[in-house]
Amino acid sequence: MTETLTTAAAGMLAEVRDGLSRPQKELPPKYFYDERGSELFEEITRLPEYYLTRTERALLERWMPAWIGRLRPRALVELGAGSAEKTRIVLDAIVAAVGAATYVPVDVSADFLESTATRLTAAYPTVDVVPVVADMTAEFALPPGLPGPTLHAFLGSTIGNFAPDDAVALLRGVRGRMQMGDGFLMGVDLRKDPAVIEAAYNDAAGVTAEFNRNMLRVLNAAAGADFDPEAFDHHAFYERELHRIEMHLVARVPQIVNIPGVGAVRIEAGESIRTEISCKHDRASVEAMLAAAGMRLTAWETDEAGLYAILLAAAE
Ligand code: SAH
Ligand code: AVI
Repeated sequence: MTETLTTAAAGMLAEVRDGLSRPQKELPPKYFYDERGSELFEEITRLPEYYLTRTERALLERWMPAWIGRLRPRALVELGAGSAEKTRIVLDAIVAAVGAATYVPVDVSADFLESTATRLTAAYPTVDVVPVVADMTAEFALPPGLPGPTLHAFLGSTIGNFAPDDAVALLRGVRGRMQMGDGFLMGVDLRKDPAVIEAAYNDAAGVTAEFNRNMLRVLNAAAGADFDPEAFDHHAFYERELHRIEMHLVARVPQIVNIPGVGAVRIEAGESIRTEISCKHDRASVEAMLAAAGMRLTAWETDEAGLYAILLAAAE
């Protein structure tokens, strides 16, 4: 346990040092998610501007019975499961199709994952819930002896939080854990009027701004840094050429942040730290990522307005 924590802390410091020494300072979005960050994300999913969650939910309700009825999976492995609220639609379809199953939610947010697992265990008596705390960008092992076929799932458009090369590397990891006959279910936010996307990341209630600042609180608690979150403004804009939202924290005043193991980091007034990208896709960009990862699309459905897609893929 101590060894694991030490390795994780060293990994965090290396990532922070590397990210803050770049010309455009950046920090990995996985550091949004301590328990409070996960709760703030849940609040975001209920905001009127954040169309992603409700649109994905409606698509899952419409298509899961048929897709699951065909695949008949006996295990579900979900990356970045979070509260797994929408996953219940997938689990309902699995229980209806095959009765008993194993559910493996994978997430970095350890405490939040534990409450998710406790809630789902209570709600699904025929489902064996086996949570795995892991960084999905690193190698991790699935519990041994999972019954097949397995449905691997990646919902919420979290794939968008990875630049195309990193997304392909992540999908290759999924492909590496797939057996022939397994399926891969993913949700993706689609390209659309940038004004609609920008509104989703600049909500009127300021929840996304708090979520953004939470990363600094996480680094203060986990790495002993002394960021003043209130000294940064939330800035989110759509970068049209790269088809992505960028979220930044912009320093209001010049400041020096001390991070044990990294040192003193100077941040000028107006200078920003990029905390997240959220890439928006279309069918061609998704098919290209899947092909590069050794998978092929087997089903693709969008809502009527073309805001969002869910898809199924198989191993090549
Ligand atoms: N799937 C849920 C939650 C999406 S929020 C939904 O659709 O609503 C993104 C989730 O991914 C969070 O729960 C976060 O803790 C998790 N996450 C982010 N980066 C991660 C990483 N590198 N490894 C594992 N989980 C990660
Ligand atoms: C988890 N992820 C898909 C969310 C997104 O939309 O990129 C995180 C988020 N960032 C700001 N709002 C929500």
